Amino acid sequence: KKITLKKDAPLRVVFAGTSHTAQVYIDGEFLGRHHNAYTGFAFDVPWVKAGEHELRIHISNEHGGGSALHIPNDYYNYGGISRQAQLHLLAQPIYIENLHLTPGVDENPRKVSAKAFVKNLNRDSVTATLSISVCGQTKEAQLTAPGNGTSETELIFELPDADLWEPNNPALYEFHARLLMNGEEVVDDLIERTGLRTVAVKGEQVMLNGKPIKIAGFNRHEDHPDFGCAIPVAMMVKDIELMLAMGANSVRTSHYPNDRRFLDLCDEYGLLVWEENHARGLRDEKFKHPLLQEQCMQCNEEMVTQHYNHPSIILWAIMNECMSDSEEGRILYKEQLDQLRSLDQSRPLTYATFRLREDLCQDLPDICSWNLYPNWYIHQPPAEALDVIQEYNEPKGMKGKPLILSEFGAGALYGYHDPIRRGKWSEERQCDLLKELFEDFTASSRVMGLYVWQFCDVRVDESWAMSRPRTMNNKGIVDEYRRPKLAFSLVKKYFDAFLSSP
Ligand code: ADA
Repeated sequence: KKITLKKDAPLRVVFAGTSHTAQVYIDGEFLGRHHNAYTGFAFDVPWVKAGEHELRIHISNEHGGGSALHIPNDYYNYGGISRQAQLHLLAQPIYIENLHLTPGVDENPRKVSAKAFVKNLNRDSVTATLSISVCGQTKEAQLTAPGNGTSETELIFELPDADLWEPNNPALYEFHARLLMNGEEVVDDLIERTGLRTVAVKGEQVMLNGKPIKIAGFNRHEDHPDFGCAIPVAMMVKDIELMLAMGANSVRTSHYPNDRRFLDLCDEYGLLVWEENHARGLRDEKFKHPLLQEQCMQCNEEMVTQHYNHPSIILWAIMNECMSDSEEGRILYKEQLDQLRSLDQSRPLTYATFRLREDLCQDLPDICSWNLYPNWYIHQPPAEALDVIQEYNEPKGMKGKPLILSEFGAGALYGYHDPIRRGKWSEERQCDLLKELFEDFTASSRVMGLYVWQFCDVRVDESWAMSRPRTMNNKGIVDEYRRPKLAFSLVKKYFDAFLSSP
């Protein structure tokens, strides 16, 4: 892309997501490299001369070699600039890189910590004034940003008249941060939005603003036949409205951090979010990839840093169905969960597993989450699978923690009806299996959360085609064009009943 600057200026090249490994250049000069499709990144250029310049980005979505996380999988790895790209012109080589907002100071959701991270591209340290305004209040602080470094400045706000953020009243507030130099020149500003809420675990319950909640929702991939993973906002709105129409109050970002615009919509609709890092089914040789832990921990850091202010995100998760059933796996799980706790003390943590008898990490998360497919992959009454989970895992650390069934479901090909035999892949069979699953899982008072696998049918890697008709994962309750299957009304019936029962 050719760009023309009218005057010399510091520049920031900002990408919200490129799939999956990018190298960025300006006028042929290498600016930097970023791995992983599902988190953003930015490169700074302290001063660019006025005139014409060329920005160039190379992106690879190939499998193998440098990526431990992008493998031929039960979802598709698209290639290219999949999310927003922005060019920021700065007034000075210093800017507010982040503004993290944490309600719940002194256990009070209306008392908010506003922590500004100011990045200084100058060689020498710089003093400046930080000003933050919200709800008519303005507070200031002096700061000194070290040369080629970042300063961290915290201001505390009390907003006694503010509404709390709740699913049925998702009140949002904008915090406007400004960076001033020489007393009055505003050299940068950043507006961040959040909702005032606290989320915590108390025994077997998840508490939102001090009240126990139940969770009923969908696993959702970012995928559409017309847009790939680059879902336009209007399509995101439609997905959310379909999930709400089925009575859901939550969505799981299976299996990677999502587009910030989708998370913004969840904030606005009051849809609770389980957001997780990018990892699905990495086992054995794939789990031993030399770059796995480094790439997962980078994804964790970027996920939390970039999505920190979304009130809809009520928990972080890692490593879907990876090696939580091995001693070497436990080391990586513990390191990642410890990393997340150091980055964010305001949200509980979990991971989804299906190792009913062999899981070795149930003492590590705040919430225990299980993926179950009884009567789809194996013949097993759903209630029995739940009994096995409790029998084998309560003694290993699950006891006294909230229990979420993070995946359960069955496949159906949209439009394939078989009302008499009700054979596998028919919409009727999907209804029958989901009915059994819901009946058994909602009968247990131990279960406080349910995520159906999955919201919509999605494209998968060709290597999965022999077990995935149409080279699609067909367990959606709507198909890839968001056309409801027969199970649509069944899911609504059971979600409504589950969320309205004590
Ligand atoms: C697993 C996995 C999902 C999907 C699902 C299925 O639990 O977490 O990504 O592959 O099974 O459809 O079998």
